[in-house]
This record gives sequence, C-alpha cells and structure tokens, in this order.
Amino acid sequence: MVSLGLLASLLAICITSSLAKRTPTTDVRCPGYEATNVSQGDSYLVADLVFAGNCSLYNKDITNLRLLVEYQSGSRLHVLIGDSDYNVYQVQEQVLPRPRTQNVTASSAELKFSYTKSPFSFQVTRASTGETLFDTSSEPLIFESQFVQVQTTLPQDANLYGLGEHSDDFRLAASNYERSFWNAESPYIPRGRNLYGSHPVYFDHRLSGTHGVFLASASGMDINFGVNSAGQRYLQYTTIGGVLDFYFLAGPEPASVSKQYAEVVGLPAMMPYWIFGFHQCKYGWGDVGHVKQVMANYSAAGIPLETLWGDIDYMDRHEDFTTSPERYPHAEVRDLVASLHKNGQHYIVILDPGIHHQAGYATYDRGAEKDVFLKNADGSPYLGRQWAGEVVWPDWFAPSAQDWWTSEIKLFFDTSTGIDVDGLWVDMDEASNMCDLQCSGQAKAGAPRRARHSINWMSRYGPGQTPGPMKGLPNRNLLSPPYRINNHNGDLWGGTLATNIANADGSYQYDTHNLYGHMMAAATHDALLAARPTKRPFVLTRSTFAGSGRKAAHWFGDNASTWDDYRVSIAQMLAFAAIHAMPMVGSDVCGFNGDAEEKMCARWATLGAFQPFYRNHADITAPSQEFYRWGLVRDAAKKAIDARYRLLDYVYTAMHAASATGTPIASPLWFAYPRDANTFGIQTQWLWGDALIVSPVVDTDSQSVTFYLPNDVFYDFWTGEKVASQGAQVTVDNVAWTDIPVHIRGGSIVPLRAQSASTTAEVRSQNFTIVVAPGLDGTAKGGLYLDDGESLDVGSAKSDISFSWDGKTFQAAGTFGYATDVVVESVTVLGDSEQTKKGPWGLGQGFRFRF
Ligand SMILES: *[C@@H]1O[C@H](CO)[C@@H](O)[C@H](O)[C@H]1NC(C)=O
Ligand SMILES: *[C@@H]1O[C@H](CO)[C@@H](O)[C@H](O)[C@H]1NC(C)=O
Ligand SMILES: *[C@@H]1O[C@H](CO)[C@@H](O)[C@H](O)[C@H]1NC(C)=O
Ligand SMILES: *[C@@H]1O[C@H](CO)[C@@H](O)[C@H](O)[C@H]1NC(C)=O
Ligand SMILES: *[C@@H]1O[C@H](CO)[C@@H](O)[C@H](O)[C@H]1NC(C)=O
Ligand SMILES: CC(=O)N[C@H]1CO[C@H](CO)[C@@H](O)[C@@H]1O
Repeated sequence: MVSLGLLASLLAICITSSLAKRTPTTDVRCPGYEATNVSQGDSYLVADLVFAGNCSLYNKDITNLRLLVEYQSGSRLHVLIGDSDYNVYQVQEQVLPRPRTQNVTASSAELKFSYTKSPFSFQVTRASTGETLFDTSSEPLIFESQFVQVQTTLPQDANLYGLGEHSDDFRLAASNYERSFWNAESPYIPRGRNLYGSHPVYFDHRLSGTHGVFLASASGMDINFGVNSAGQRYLQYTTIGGVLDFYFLAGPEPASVSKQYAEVVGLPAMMPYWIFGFHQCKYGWGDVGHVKQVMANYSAAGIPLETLWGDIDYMDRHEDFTTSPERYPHAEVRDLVASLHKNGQHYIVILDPGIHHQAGYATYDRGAEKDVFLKNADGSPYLGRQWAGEVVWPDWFAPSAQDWWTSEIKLFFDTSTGIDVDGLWVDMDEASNMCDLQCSGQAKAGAPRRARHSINWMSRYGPGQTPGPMKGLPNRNLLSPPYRINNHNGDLWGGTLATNIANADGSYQYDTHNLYGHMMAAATHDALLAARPTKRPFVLTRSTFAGSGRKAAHWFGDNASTWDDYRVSIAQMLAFAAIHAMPMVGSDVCGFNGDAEEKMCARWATLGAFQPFYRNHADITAPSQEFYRWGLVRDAAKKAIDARYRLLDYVYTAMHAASATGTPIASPLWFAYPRDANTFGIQTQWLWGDALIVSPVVDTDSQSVTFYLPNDVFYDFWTGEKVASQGAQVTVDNVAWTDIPVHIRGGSIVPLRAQSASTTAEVRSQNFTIVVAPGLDGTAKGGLYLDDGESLDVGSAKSDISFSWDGKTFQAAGTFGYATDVVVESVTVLGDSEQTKKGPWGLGQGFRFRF
C-alpha cells in the first residue's frame, strides 16, 4: 500500500537530504577508553572501560562503560558494551528474547576474544585457523549518549551480505556504501536507502569460511563501508544510541551461520501448507461483487487460485474491524468467505495501526478505555494521520494492548459470526504517518512518563552487577539528535511517529521506532493464536526487525511494475530467506506501482512460482494485472503453478527444516558451492530448497539468459536431461515467455506430486513420484516431511522420511506417523540411461528395492 503522501515524501527526500549535517566538523580524534578491573572466568570476561580523555564530538562521552564477554556456545560469542549504570537503552527481552549462555569454556570455543587495554579495542578470531574476523583497533571506540561509533577492518577477500532491508546488490559494495537503519514507508523501494525493516546482521563469506555478526540494536544507525587511509577495508557502525550488543557466529559453513543466527533471534514460524499456494490481491477492488468476479475469472481461466486478499477497500471509512455497508456488506463478505472455504480456498485481509480517533468508533472506545494508545507527555492522546483520517496509535508496550488487540480480532474475525479469515496482513506499520509532527503540535513534548510495569532483565548483566532500568539515558534531544542518520524521510520523525513520545514501559519511540512493526506483527500473531488456538497463525507484515520471522512473513513492499524491480526481488528474497531468518517472503508479483506489461508479468509469474511467498498485488492507481488478463501471462502462470504445486511437499519439507533448524528455504549458490568464488556475486540465480537451482531470464524483454553452473552434474528439471558442468557460464536462447530454466543438482532426490491440482488442499490427495538425480559419485539423497499442514502441534502425527540412492538400491526410511492413503507411484533415476520403477509403495512405512 502506498501512501497518499508519496509525492510529498519524495519531495522531502530532496529537501531534507541537503540539510543533513552528518559528519563531525572538527578533526578531534577521540582518545577512546581504557580497560580496567578485568576479571575472567572460564567462560566469560568482564571489565570496566574508563574514558581516557576529552572528546565530546556530539554529546558528552559516557565516562564509565562495562564490557561483558560470554562464550555462549561453541560457535557463539557475545560481546556487550554498555554504560556501567545500565541506563542506556537495550532492546527489551520481551520484544527480542535472546539466548542464555551455555557457559562453554573459552578454550573449547571456536571464536576467541582478545583485547587491547588502551586505547581499548577488541578482536574476534577463529580458533581453528587463527584468522581475524573482527578487529576494532583501527579507530577508538566512541560512546556518547546519542553518538556511538565502532569500526572493524576487513580483509580484501571478505564478501558481505545482509544488513537489510534494502534493494541494493545482494553482495554489499565494499566501499563508498552506506546502509541506514530507520524503518520507513518507502514507495518504489529506492536504491541505497533505508526501507521498511531493520536487520543489523551480516554474513561474511570468505574462501576460508563463513561467519556472522549481529548487532542486537534497534537504534537508528548508519553502517558505512569504506577503505581507510592505510588502504584497508572497514565497516563502521554509527548509532544514535543503545548499547553495543554483538553476537559473533562461527559458521564455518554458510548454512551453519543461518542456523546460529536463528538460535539468537528465534527460529522462523512453521507456515501452514496452504500459504504456499498462489495469492491474488489488489488495492481498488471496488466491491465484493468485483472480488467474486476475480474468483470466477480465475476459475474460468483454469489458473489455480488459493487465496484472495482484501486491501483497505473492504473497510468502512478505512477503519480497522469494519466492513463497508455499501460496498462490502458484512453478510456478503461472509458469503464470499464461505464460498472460498467451500472450494478449499482462503481469505486474508489487511489491518493498519492507525486507529480512527473518533468517539463512538467501538474499537477506539475500547482501546481508550483500556489505555492502550500512545500519549503526549501531558497525558493527552498522541495524534497522527493515516487512512482513517485523524488517528491514535497502539502502544504495543501498554499492559493491556495485547488484550485489546486480541479481543478486537476475536470479535471481528469470529469464525461463526464474523469474517472468518485465514490470516492477517499488517501494513503501514513502520509506522507510516501522513502528517508527522504537525498533526498535534508535538514538537514541545518529551517529559518522561513513569514506567507502569517492569521487565525481568536478569540475564542482561555481568556477574555481580545490578541492572539499571535500560530504558534510555535522560536529557537527550529525542527529536533532532546532533548526528543525523541518513534517513530518506529526513528527520527521525519524518513520515512517522514523533520520536520524543514515551511508551508505557518508560522507553521512547526514539529507541524503539524500529520495533513498531515487529511488535504489531507479533501482537497480531498472538491474537490469531488466541482466536484459533490449534492452528498455525499466518501474519504478513510490511515492517520487520531482526527476529520477525519467528511470528510473521514479509513482502517487499511497494515496488514497481518494472524489470528492475523484477530483478531486485531475487536479491531481496536471498537476503531475507538466507541471512535474516525470514523464509516466508516475496515481492508483489508483476509489481505494485505502475502499469504491468504482458511479457514482464509472464516472466514474473514464473519467477514468483519459485519463491516462497507468491502473491500478485497492485496499487489502486495501477491497471488490473490478474494473471487471466493476458494470454501469455495465463499460460506462464498455469505452467509455473503446476510445477510449484507438484513441488509443494519438497518446499514444505524445506520450510519444516527452516523452522526446526534455521536452514534456509532459498539460498544463494555459494551456500552449496562455498569454495567457488564465481558464485559469490551471483544474485539472479538461487537454490530453491537444497536440490534445485533456478536461473530465470533477467534481461529486459529478453528471451536469452546466461547463467552459471558450478563444477558439478545437473539435470534439467523440465526434461531430465543431464548437464555436466566444469563451472561455466551457460547461455540459453529462445526461452519461451512461459518458461524458466531450473536444474536439479546431482546428488539430490526430489519428491514431487504426480499431478498438480487447483488448490493446495487437492494437491494433498495426489500421489507422489520421486526423482533421483545421481551426483558425480553416483549416489543421491533427499527427504520428505508430511503432516496435516495446519495444526500448531502435530504431536506424533508427522512423517520425516529420508530417501537414499547408492547407485543400485533406492530406500525410504525414517518415521511414518502421518497417516495417508497417498502412495509413491514411481521412482525415476535420471541419467544417461534414465530408468523408472513403478510402485505403488505406501507411505505408512519404509521401503527398499533394487533397480
Ligand atoms: C574497579 O573495581 C573496584 C572494586 O570493585 C571499584 O571500586 C572501582 O570503581 C572499579 N573501577 C572502575 C574504573 O570502575
Ligand atoms: C574538553 O575540551 C573542550 C574543548 O576543547 C574544553 O572546553 C573542555 O574544558 C575540555 N574538558 C576537559 C574535561 O578537559
Ligand atoms: C552460566 O553461568 C552463570 C554465572 O555463573 C550462571 O548464573 C548460569 O546459570 C550458567 N548457565 C548455564 C546454562 O550453566
Ligand atoms: C471477469 O471476466 C468477465 C468476462 O470476461 C469480464 O467481463 C469481467 O470484467 C471480468 N472481471 C474481472 C474483475 O476480472
Ligand atoms: C494413487 O495411487 C493409487 C494406487 O495406485 C490409486 O489407486 C489412486 O487412484 C491414485 N490416486 C490418484 C489421486 O491418482
Ligand atoms: C526499485 C526500482 O526499480 N525502482 C524504480 C521503481 O520504479 C520507479 C518508477 O517506475 C523508478 O523510478 C525506480 O527507479
């Protein structure tokens, strides 16, 4: 959803960026800190860091810091630098629960911490190789109340990925590059700018191994990539507050870093099976009759449609938890949902955080009664402007906010009397505010409000320390801090909530801004769970923070119907799925803004079919772009959805692995070929699961594609033809508009449904056929995970089957707790002499046979 303020905000980019004063005007070289009182146990180190002189670049320096180093596990090192009084803000544990230390001994850990006493700096090295992974000695640490800076040098061969959300190259530029973190409504997903989410984690991949660095900070920040005067690469963090809370992840394999990161921020939520179906949405579907036509037209075109989505059109006056009496009468929406459900299809609607400030609007009245909205310092409601007009904003820290949100959701989406949705979509949750400070003359606000409830902080301090409140230092300029981050909306409060507004727990929007969408998504997830306690909740959110994958899925926001956004959606998917522990992601297929063109939309229909979240969506100002509107797009979509659905259990198995262990559902080629430097910069091909490589046509209006196949054996997914590669670029011409090149990696076994169907529910009753793609050594393996596809707790009703092929014998072994009549119809071994054996073999037990 794009805001009406689009033009205004684009103008604001031009105006405010020229005002930015972002670098120190003096040549002051700060003296840094000196480490004293160092005390060390087997598995930790603590020290006091004392300020070593005079600096005050932007604010007064904090003179006493505390360092805590924990060897948390064999592969995870935690380094926390904060003020010794524990007043500086730390991300609340309830928002981002962090792992406890397992107290491994320093000598048994893969990552070693070492430090220099004065000026204080620290190094992280890999024990097995002695290689330095992180080294802050090039510049002294600066720790002021609103300006914190630390730098690490990097070797020339470091390849860095992550630090989303952005629309830049997947492998981040090594110099003259900046990533800013400040969640913002971002129409047209501008390049080189902050977008909707903040994930301050990067993976550093080298020929010698991969490691990860996560800064658990919600603060506004800039991260700069450059080359210093000594010719050395560096990465520099500059934040406007918060502690330095680093987690170093040892890898050394790329997927191990994904797993180790998921251990810190939380494993991704297990998705329902049906969410892998094809979704259609559009802003501007004028009435429920129009929606019914879309449903009928998909059916008439023979294109499988899994879910219809309701954008804000369905609401009355754009108020959450209402339906328009004229255009979307409640009874008719209920009929629509009933007929979708009868067909095995689904319905999802949007919710926005801005709650209409209007006495008599029941949702507002109940929220006001429960005291859940953000307030000015004088206790009056903090007002803003969003779709509904003048609005108030839920304070997700308010003690009753969850209760209120849950009861609104239970009431309106009641399965027997309300709109029985299958999931929810939260938008505008950066939070996007169409009139920021002007709305209510907020510039003068800011006196602290008293905390109304306290949180257990016990895990966040070193031995022998008493924690302070950790809600932020007093006496800061919360609206216009002296260091300006490079926010594309200018001031921190531009297009969002005033940053001097206090939350109910005593923290400020200044420190928690980047958590707003994450918290709204979590509250919505928890509400759905309360409403339908046995089913996996599904929530799609635009704004995210590290760890949002634990409860939500994400789409890449308001992109455009351009070839460029088609291409960039691949890099965005790779960053979220492989680096940010958020597997369920995708772009608005065929683009949100502007006019989708037939050939581009056909390509995008095939591209989206091999990405996790597959939804066609467009703006109210854009022409309709449902797949049935053009012949080419219809044919491309049918073919692509057919393949997607036949592969659905393969992908669902990858989803299960993602939620159980953190292994990515989609990843860059270097995850599978980490020693092949040709793969490190590839951002238009990807591994779909661990067995398929997708290599779409990416050039504008082209029917040719040149892609890379590493040194290995592959099989064309569509024809089964064997393709041996020594590690080479392959050019394919005449790729039909309905086609997308896909290869199976040698060494894999892929379970497919023998046939597709028009809904995922019907797919579930199709039999399987299994494809064996022998590797260079002639063997192969794979897996299949089965359950009912929707229960939160499936208990023992699940099957976890491993397939293996040793060159002669095929075997299926594992656990078989999920009861199904579906059988394996056939097993095909690809290769020079392709062979097929016909079953059937039941899936209630293992089986084994020779070819
Ligand atoms: C070092 O520890 C001693 C004893 O706990 C304490 O009195 C002193 O303040 C500490 N020094 C610093 C610089 O924190
Ligand atoms: C720090 O430097 C500033 C400006 O150079 C000076 O005004 C101030 O007195 C100095 N403070 C200390 C503690 O040396
Ligand atoms: C780790 O050590 C700390 C401090 O001695 C202790 O409080 C904690 O319970 C230990 N945790 C584990 C998992 O052993
Ligand atoms: C559905 O198809 C009918 C018949 O082609 C057409 O008249 C109508 O405009 C279509 N409606 C939508 C919403 O696609
Ligand atoms: C699955 O295979 C079994 C056994 O061959 C057969 O009876 C059944 O009809 C097949 N199911 C479908 C949906 O084709
Ligand atoms: C990300 C991207 O492709 N940006 C483009 C989005 O669309 C607008 C308008 O079509 C372009 O100006 C952007 O460059």
